Amino acid sequence: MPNTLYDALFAPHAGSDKTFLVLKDGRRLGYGAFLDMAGRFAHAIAAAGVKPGDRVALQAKKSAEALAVYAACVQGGFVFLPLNTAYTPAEVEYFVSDAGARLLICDGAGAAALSPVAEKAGAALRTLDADGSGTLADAAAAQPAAFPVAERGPDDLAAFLYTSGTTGRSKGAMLTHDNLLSNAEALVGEWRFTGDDVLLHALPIFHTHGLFVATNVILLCGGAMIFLPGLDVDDLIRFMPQATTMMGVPTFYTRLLSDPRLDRALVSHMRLFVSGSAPLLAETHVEFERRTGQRILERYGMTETNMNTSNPYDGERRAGTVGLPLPGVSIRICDPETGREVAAGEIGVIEVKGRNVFKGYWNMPEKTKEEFRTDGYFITGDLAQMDGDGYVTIVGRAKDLIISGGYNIYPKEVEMLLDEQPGVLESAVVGVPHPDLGEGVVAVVTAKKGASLDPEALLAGIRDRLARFKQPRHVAIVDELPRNTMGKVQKNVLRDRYRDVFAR
Ligand code: MCA
Ligand code: AMP
Repeated sequence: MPNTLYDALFAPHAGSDKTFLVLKDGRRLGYGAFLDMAGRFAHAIAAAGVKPGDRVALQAKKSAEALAVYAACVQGGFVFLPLNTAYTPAEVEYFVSDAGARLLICDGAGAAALSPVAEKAGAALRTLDADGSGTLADAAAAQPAAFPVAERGPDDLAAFLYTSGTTGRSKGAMLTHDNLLSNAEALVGEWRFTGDDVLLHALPIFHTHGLFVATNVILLCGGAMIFLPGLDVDDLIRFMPQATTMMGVPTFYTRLLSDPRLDRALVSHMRLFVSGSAPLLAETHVEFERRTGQRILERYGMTETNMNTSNPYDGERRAGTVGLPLPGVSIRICDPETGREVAAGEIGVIEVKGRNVFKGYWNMPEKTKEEFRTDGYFITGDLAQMDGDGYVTIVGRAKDLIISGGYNIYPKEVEMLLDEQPGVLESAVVGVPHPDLGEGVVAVVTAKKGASLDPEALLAGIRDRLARFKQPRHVAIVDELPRNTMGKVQKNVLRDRYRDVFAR
C-alpha cells in the first residue's frame, strides 16, 4: 500500500543492519531492528483500539523505543501527537481531550496521575519507560515484526503538534505526510546530508526541531544519530569525535562555548553545525567561529511550517540572519496591517507558502482562517526584513511570545493562572535577556486593594498547573503596571525595566 512518509523514510531501510542509533551507553541499533520494533509497537497500538486516522499521544522520556512509536504511527496511519515531558497532568488533559486521542502513552511513573486524564478523554493508557519497558512494550513483545503498512497519501495527517496561542489556548497544528516529507527533502539537499552522516542528537523528540528536522533528515539520507537523552556538555564532547554534524538550539552553543574543552581540534572533522528555534546572537556565532573555525549555519522555522529559511551550505553564512528561503518555500515580508509586501530592507511580518505549510489548526477553522491570507500565505507573526540578496533577518515578534531555551511560552497562559491567585489584581509576563536560555520569564504582579502578595506563594499556587519551564524565574510585586494612553499594558517598558534581572 502506498504511504507517502513511510515509503520515503522507513521502507528503504527494511532488513538493513546499518546503524541507525548509537545510544548513550554505546549500544548500537540497526535500521532493521528499529523497524522491527516499530512494527511490533504498531500491533500493540492497534490492539489498544487505535485505527488509522486516530491520534496517539506520547509523553515519554527520549529513547529508541519512544522514537519507534513515531515510526509505528506513520506505518499504521495513526496521527502522532508527541507531548513535552515537562507538561503537568493538567496540561496533558487539555491536549488529550482536545485532540480526541484514542491512546495515551506515558512514563510508568506518570501513569497514576494520568490514568484519570485518559479515562476522562476515553483514551486507553499504556506506559513506556526510558529503558524501553512498560505495558506498551509488554504488549508489543509477543507481536510479529511485520505490520501491514496503512495506505496514506500526501495530504493525510501524520502528526499533531500543539503550539501555544496568544489567547492562552493551545492549538493543534495538523501536519501532513507531504508537509514533513517535502521539508526533509529540502533540508537533505540544502545541507548535503548523505548516508555517511552521523548526527549528534541531544534535542528533545517532542518538537519539530528534534523530531522532524533532525530525525526525518537522517531517516531520509540513511545516516545515523548519536541519540542522547538530553543536553549534557560532557556527552557532547565525548561523542563529538564520532559525529559529522550537530543540530541545537542556541543554548547548546553558549554552553559548549563556556566549556574550555571546546576547541578547533575537537570539532575540526565536523562538517556542519546547525542552530535554530530561537535567535542565535551574532556574538555567539562570531565567538564559535573564533574558537573552532566553524561557522554555525542558522535556519528559521515554525511548528506550523517546518523550516522556512536557511543560511547557505556553500555560500555566505551571515551572522544574525536566518538566511534565504528554502527551495519550494515562498517567503514575503508584508505590512502587518495592510498585508501589502514591503520594500527590500523594510520591516514587516514574514508570510510563508509552500508544501511545508500545515493544513490548519485542529477544530479551529476560524483561527486557521485568521492566520492565512486569501492567497494561501500563512502569517507567521515574526517581524523581519529581507535584504536585496534575499537574506532574512528576524528583528522581533508581532506575537506576544517568549522563547526560553528554545521552548515557547505564551505570556497569556501564565498571566491567566497568576490572575486567579488570591489577592492578585492583574499581572504581566515578559521575557528578558537570560545568559543561558536566551530569554527568561519575569512576572510583574499587582495586588488587590488591601491584599499583600508573596512571590513564593504565587509560584506555589501555579506550580501544579504549569510546566516548570513556563514558570516565572523572577516575580516583581508592583503598585501598578505601566499603561499607554489606550490603557494597554506597556510590555516594552517592563522588558526594559527588568532587563538586567538575570544578568550574570
Ligand atoms: C529546562 N528548564 C528550563 C528549560 N529547560 N527552563 C526554562 N526554559 C527551558 N528551555 C528548567 C527545568 O524545568 C529545571 O528547572 C531546570 O531548568 C533544569 O532542567 P534540565 O532538564 O536539566 O534542563 P537542561 O537539560 O539544562 O535543558 C535546557 C535545554 C532544553 C537544553 C535548553 O530546554 C532543551 O533541550 N531545549 C530545546 C528545546 C527545543 O528543542 N525546541 C525546539 C522547539 P528546576 O531546576 O527549577 O526544576 S521549536 C521548533 O521546533 C521550531 C519549529 C524550530 O524552529 O525549531
Ligand atoms: P514554535 O512555535 O515552537 O514552532 O516556534 C517557532 C518560533 O521560533 C518562530 O515563529 C520564531 O519566532 C522562532 N524561531 C525559530 N527559529 C528561529 C531563529 N533561527 N531565529 C529567531 N527565531 C526563531
